[in-house]
Amino acid sequence: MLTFHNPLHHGHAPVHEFFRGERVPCFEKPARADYVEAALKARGHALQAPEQNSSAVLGQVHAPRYLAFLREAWAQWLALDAGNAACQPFPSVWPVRTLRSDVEPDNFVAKLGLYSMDNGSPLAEGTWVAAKAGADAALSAAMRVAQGLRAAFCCTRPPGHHAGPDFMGGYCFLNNAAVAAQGLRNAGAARVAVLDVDYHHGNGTQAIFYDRADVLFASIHGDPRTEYPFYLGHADETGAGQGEGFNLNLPLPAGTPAPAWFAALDSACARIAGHRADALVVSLGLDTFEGDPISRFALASGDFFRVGERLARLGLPTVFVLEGGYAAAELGTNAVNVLEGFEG
Ligand code: Q9C
Ligand code: ZN
Repeated sequence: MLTFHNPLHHGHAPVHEFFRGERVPCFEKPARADYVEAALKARGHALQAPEQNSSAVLGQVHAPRYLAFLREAWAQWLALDAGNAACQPFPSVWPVRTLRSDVEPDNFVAKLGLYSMDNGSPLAEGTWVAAKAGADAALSAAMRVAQGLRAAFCCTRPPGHHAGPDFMGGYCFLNNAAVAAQGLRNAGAARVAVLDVDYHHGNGTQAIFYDRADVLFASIHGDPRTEYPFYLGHADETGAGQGEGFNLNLPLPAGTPAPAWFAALDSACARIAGHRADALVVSLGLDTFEGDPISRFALASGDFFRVGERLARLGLPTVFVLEGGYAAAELGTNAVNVLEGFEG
């Protein structure tokens, strides 16, 4: 399958994240994409550099002040103290209920809280450049599909589906799947479906399209009562306004075995078929794998061929975008299994 890779992802290499109150090495690390690229090459798939500039589309899915913040964040962090080059910024205060988010503070750490949903999305020197190149890769895959290719894959990191209109979260900064979906709309697709199969609910993508009928969002994920992102992803979230009925959440308990997961996939596919979509974007998280270190579903490597086969039966032009998946060494096998299952 034609794959757009992100030639600049290595610049996003934060060192630590928080886990149970301790600083631990980042799960979302450069080796993830390296393993996927290696598996693609080993199994004969072509890799291409991005060929589109996503700037205009990013402006359709993210708020201008958020994009400006992200672009300047590292420079602002260094401006606080030259010694900051060797440390990672983390937010420490957030504008929750009753606090104002309309006035952007001058203080850098306060801005970081304004534009973050968690403290789990560490910034590094190359974060903006890497995230922007990833959005360019997602748009490149979408444009090839809009031009008639049956399917294309965007192999990128950092992932995107937790990033909302004006916030980062869950290792995500720019919403690559939303860029692909919006790009397909701009290129003439009247209706697009986004199917998110990452273990974690794609709160950012849901939020971006929640009041729109042209982009259906469907997601299969760990129940947010116990699983990240906790505050979105329930079954009663069905869309708002014009978008009522165009959001489908299928939360499953942590520990759900593969047969029940595939039954949910059938339900999501039935809803997508009913949308009469012109194109499909798959937020391809592979943290549903039984060996994933931070997730609790139970798909085996061989099951990922079946995921691809089921998606192919929708018969839609399809853009795959890499999201999560933290069993780094197996990530390449599992990703390529989906793509080859799709290709048949
Ligand atoms: N500190 C994606 O899969 N926190 N994001 C995990 C370890 C959040 C996962 C806890 C997990 C986010 C794209
Ligand atoms: Zn995930």
